Amino acid sequence: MVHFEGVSLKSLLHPKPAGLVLQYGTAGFRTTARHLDHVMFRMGLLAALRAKKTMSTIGVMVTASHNPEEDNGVKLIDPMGEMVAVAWESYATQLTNAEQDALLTTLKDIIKQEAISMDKKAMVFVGRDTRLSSEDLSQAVLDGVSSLGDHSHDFGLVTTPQLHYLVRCQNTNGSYGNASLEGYYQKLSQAFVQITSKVNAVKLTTDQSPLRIDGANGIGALKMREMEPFLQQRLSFNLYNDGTSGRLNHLCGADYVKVQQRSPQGVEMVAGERCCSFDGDADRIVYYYHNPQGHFHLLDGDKIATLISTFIKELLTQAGLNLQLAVVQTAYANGSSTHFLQNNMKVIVECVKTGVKHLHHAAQKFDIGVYFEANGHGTVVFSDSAEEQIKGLAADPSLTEDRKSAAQMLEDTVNLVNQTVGDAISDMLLIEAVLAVRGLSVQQWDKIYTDLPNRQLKVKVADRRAIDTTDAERRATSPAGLQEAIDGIVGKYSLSRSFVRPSGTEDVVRVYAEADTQANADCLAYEVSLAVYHLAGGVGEEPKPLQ
Ligand code: 16G
Ligand code: MG
Repeated sequence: MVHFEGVSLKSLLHPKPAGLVLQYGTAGFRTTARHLDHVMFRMGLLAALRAKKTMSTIGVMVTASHNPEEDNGVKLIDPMGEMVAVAWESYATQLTNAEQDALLTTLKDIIKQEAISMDKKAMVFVGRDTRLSSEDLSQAVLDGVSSLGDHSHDFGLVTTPQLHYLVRCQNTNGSYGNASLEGYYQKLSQAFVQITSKVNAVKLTTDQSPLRIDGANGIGALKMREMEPFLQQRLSFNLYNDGTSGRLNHLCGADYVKVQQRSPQGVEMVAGERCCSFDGDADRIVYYYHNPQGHFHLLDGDKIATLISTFIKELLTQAGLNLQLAVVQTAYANGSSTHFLQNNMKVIVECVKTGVKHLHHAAQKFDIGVYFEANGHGTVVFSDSAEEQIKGLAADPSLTEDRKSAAQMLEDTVNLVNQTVGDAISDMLLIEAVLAVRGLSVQQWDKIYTDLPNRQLKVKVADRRAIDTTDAERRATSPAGLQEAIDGIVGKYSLSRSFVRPSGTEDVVRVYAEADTQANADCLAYEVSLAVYHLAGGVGEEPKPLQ
């Protein structure tokens, strides 16, 4: 029996600021940490309900990823380590916004609507990032779980993808790995060591400089330190922005590097040597280097997807495995990457709406789905049947050496990947393994294709819901006349493409443009911004041409 009065009493210790309304968005709840105590308590309650409903362990991660230190946030993790089901996002919003006196009714409504049996005890896994506010906030989650009489396991400081991994392990009886951090380090390291051990035999030709890792002053650097002994010195790396002095995400991290198109502070850049940046909770990664002239070159999610999918495709061919390989992108993927994948690599490319869950679900439709957002969030998902075929082949004693080695490398790749969600550490190890096996330097990787110059802008409008889109956000259906205007402008430039969409995380309309030259991409983005401003109710100053 659940003592709802107990829930009610406990909730008084986590009071909701009256009138505060928040929404569970693409990245869960995210706002200033001061406003989140009641949200955390209630997400503890909801996670326990979700755990009872699915009869599985559910995860709750306290983090605001790449946001500033003062912010925080929370995300729920479903049994297979995926983002929580969409229907439950709205329960999360309802429960969070219920005023104090309506909390129990809202909770009971959810129990009724989902026909949740309350007799069995549930288990919730909780993790948090390195923010100062995260410890108290995760305590509030634990309070929520225990107020319903359910169990929790507090993993303390973990990366977001580590918690996703732990949840999946717990719900699959160990077949995905051990539900411990040690299990995570062991699984990934073993796969990495196995792939790269084959490299010595074919002579390691990759550039030998240590990899420079920018940890965004967040959790990633901490966890790389923990992992280091497991890697058996197969990866030489140096950590920067490891959180010992600088501020979280301040002038560093994957988001800063991608948006500012420059190297982070605190990392010493040496021409030609490769660097990578994690974001604050280590679920995103980008690579970059300086050329001999000191120019910054970024290798974003599109370049990563291309490197990984090319590697997998070659291994499939070599192993003689006929599995369907697809790359899932969003409209932000650089046109050159899409062109290269479709026309040179001949892989299926699918475009979906922005947001990890859309990419993840689309990728699951294929035997092997590689998905990446240009911002560096992504992973590879393998269907059960693909995994079985790969494992079966790798163990087949009748194979030729060539096929066998490809099949085994595919098997190691499956183990190296965190299939639950984008994972900076796992992605980094896979990239490093591919570069080592293929003997590629970061410049050679960069040259696989050349990005089209592009520009992103924001336009402030009175109500961004005035913009509606279709075709994976590539075309606007409202306001009237906007798409025609964009088509007219795009037609004036070569190799050009532009689209607009309302942001899911900021109160702005985003404009993306690409064209044959940077000057043209800039002009195109400006002209499209102007069209948005005039046709979609722009506020404030009219957009100005870029210098
Ligand atoms: C969220 C999404 C990210 C997306 C970004 C777009 C998740 C976990 N995160 O951070 O995938 O790229 O939103 O932001 O889905 P925007 O809507 O403001 O452009
Ligand atoms: Mg993140």
